[in-house]
Parts: sequence; structure tokens; C-alpha cells
Amino acid sequence: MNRKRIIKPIMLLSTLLIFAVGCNSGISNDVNEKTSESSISKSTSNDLGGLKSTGMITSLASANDSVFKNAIYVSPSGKSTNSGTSSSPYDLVTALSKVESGKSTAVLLLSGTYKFNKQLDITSSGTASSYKVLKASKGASVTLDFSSESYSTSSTDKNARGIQLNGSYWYIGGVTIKGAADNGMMVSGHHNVVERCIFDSNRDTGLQISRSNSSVTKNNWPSYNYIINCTSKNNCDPATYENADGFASKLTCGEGNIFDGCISHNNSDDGWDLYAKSETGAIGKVTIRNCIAMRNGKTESGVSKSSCDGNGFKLGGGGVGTAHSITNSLAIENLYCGFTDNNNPSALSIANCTAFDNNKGGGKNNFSVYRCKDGILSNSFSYTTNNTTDKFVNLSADHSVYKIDSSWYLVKNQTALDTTNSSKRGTKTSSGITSTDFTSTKVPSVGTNFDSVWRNSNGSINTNGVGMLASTSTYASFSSGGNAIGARFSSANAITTLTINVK
Ligand SMILES: [Ca+2]
Ligand SMILES: [Ca+2]
Ligand SMILES: [Ca+2]
Repeated sequence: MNRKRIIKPIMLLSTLLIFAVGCNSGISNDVNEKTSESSISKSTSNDLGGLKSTGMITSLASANDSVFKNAIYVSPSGKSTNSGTSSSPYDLVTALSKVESGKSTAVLLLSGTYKFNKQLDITSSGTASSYKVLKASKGASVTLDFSSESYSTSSTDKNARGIQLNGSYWYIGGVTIKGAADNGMMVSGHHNVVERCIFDSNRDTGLQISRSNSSVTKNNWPSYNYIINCTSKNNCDPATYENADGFASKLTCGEGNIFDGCISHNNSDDGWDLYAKSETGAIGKVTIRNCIAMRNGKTESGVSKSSCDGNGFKLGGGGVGTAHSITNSLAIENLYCGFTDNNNPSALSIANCTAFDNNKGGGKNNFSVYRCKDGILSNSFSYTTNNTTDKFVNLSADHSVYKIDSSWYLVKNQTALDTTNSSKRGTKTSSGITSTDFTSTKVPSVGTNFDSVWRNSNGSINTNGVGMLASTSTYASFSSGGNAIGARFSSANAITTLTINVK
């Protein structure tokens, strides 16, 4: 087997982040960073390394159509008898069949709403040196509307998805996928990249990474997929309200799946869900970075049921362990927990994360991380307006600030942390995190187009100061590297660019 690298690194600002993704098999090199999770020891914490904020884009994020030498165009009124040029576009099903059969490598979608009453299946694969492409034509506004798919409340496993991606080495970019009877998109292949897509009002999880069916064995569970600068919102399953997450890499997913720069808000269940169960065993390690989970557990129209889990980042489940990693991410105003191990017994890594005023429904925690043995919390903090308590057991922490029972605590140097043991809580402090520590605490109202308002023009996240520590805060220099603790998103994100090879 050849061992080509599929995604070559272009380092723009720092050698902190070094990505090398192997592709010789489904299970291969994980994404490597200089500050790798495995190197975190009792004396070394995971900081952003002096960067004020980070982000990621691909080389295709703003590519002109001419980059794709073998492209065919589609439009909502396109026809199978047309020629596939921009002035004589195909319909999408015809165009996909031409890519599936190898007659073309790229489908460029012209502006408009494309309506479907059944699932689109993608089964062919590109290669590391020649990705297959499905993306909006440069500047086009594209919606794939699956809302006319029928929905069964009694047999939800029969409900159709929007796109079922079984192929590998696909780049899918710049499209809104809405209304599907199940997932907006299910990613079941390997080494796919999904960038700047929006998953809106689907009737199960917006984007899910899991195997396509129960006959797929563990060595072929979907791996090394990158989900970059996507937004998922208002996904809600009418049968139970307890399944539709914004993003999920759960149940049956392999190694190396990454979410970077994604926003998940107002989904009926969780913002992110990394659930595993004993019947199928542990899933591969998932990396979440530069992401926001907000107001999950309730849709924008106010739909919420007692079955809605409403966690921002649900980082496991079922007592089946995987040491997932979450970095530079913000959980804000979720119905219940901001971050929860959800009974993941393995060593989670939580670095530069902010839990901002979660527990809107009451009775839960900003941070609920007490079952992941040998986990590590670093450069992170909690903020609450409703006196929410954090819960940490079984892990170590450094350079972090949290609250229990109306008291604030800070842990500076690496310390075993156990909020149930008064001698292992760190240092009690009279100066916790208050509204004056932030550049802004004014979270835009429900209904705001966060995919627009909270992103820079390159697609990376910028909250315009909301939830970001002000330079005047005591904690703006409290991190292990002498910088701000918590998540950081700004107009000056240090962007890592992934090169996607196309022909
Ligand atoms: Ca489903
Ligand atoms: Ca649930
Ligand atoms: Ca869930």
C-alpha cells in the first residue's frame, strides 16, 4: 500500500499545530500536534501556546470554479439532457451519477433551492491525490431541501437522510442541508472533508459520523473525516426529541475524526454527542477544537421536552471509554451541562474551554466531569449567573477557575482535583469570574444568524468579544503560557490551512 499524505500542512503562524494524516488504511496515524495529548504529563499543561486564538480552513474554502478542471455544473432546473456547463447545467442526480461512474470529479452547484423527496447516496471514492468534489459554485447560495421526505414516528430507522456519504476522499462544501427525515448528512466513509456547510432543521442529528449499516466491521468504521467551519441548528426529531444533536461522532466511528470551527445551536438534544455503548464497544478518538455549543435542548422556536438532553458537549457514554480531546471551545447557555463526560471512564482532555452560563434548565453543571479517570482540565473556566456548581472528580487540573457551592476556586499548578474532597479543590478565592471579566456578556438573541454574525469572512469563528476574557481581567494572563484562560475566538485567529488535492 502506498503511504501518501492526503492533507499537507501549510503552517502560517506557528509550528504548534502539525497535521499529518496517513491514509494507508482505515486506522492510521492520528492527527499529530506538537503539544500532543499523549505528551501531557503532570508538569505540562495544554495551552494554545501563546496564540490568541486558532482556526482552520482548506485550500478550497474560497476556490474559484476554474480550479476544478473536470467539473460539471448543476442547477435546480437543470436537466439530464443538458451538457453540464454553467449555461446548460445538469440536475444534481444526473451529475452525481457522472461523478460516481468516473466521467467527472467535481459537481459545482449554482444558486437556488434543490428539492428532494429521497436520500442522496454517494458510494464512489476519490483518492488522496484527487478528491471528488460537491460544492457550491463560487459565490452561489445553495440549499438542498429534503423536507418533503416522509417521516415515520413509529419506525424512525426507516427514515431517509439527506446525504448518505459512504465514499471516501470527498470534499463537500458551501451547501445548506435542511429538512431531512433523519440526518442531514451521515458520513460513513473515510478521509472526507465537509466545510462551510449548514445543517438546518433536519429530523435527526444534523451531521453524524457512524457506520452505514450493522454489517460494517470495526476496522471499517468511518475515520479521519474533517468537519470544518460548519453550523448545525434547529435539528429536532419529532418522534422523541431526544436524538437530534447538532453534530455527532458516535456509536460506531473510528479514529481521527475532527470537528474544527463548528457552531451547534438550538438542537433538541445535544450540541455534540460522542456516545458509545457496550454492545458495539469503544469508538475512536474524536477531536473537537475551536467550536461553540449554544442553547441546545431547545429549538429556536422554543420546542423542548423533558426527553431533551440539552448538553453542550457530551463527551462519551455508556461506561465505554475513549480519551477524546476538546480544545478552545465554548459551551454557552445550554439547557443542561456545558461539558459532560457522560460516564466516559477514559482520560478526557479539556483545554482552553469556557463553560458560560449553562444549566438554563436547572439541576445540572457547567462542567460535569467526574468519571473520566486520569482526565485533565487545563486553562479553562466556568461562568454562571444562576450559581451553578461544577463537578470534577478523578482528574487533574491546572490554570483553571471553577465554582462549587457558591464558592470560587482556582487551581494554578497541576493538582489532583476532586470537588467532593475539601482538600483537593485547589485554592478558594474571593475573586471568581464575573461579568466584568468579559469583553462582552451580551449574547445575541435567539433567531440571530450566528453562522453569519459569529464568523470571520474566512469562515473561522469570532464572537465579537462575547464570552471572551477582556485584557483587563485578572485571568487574561492566568494560563500556563501567561495568556487568557478559556476559549478565544477573534478576528485574528491563527489559521491552519489544509491543502485538498483536486484534478
Ligand atoms: Ca437516525
Ligand atoms: Ca438523548
Ligand atoms: Ca444526544
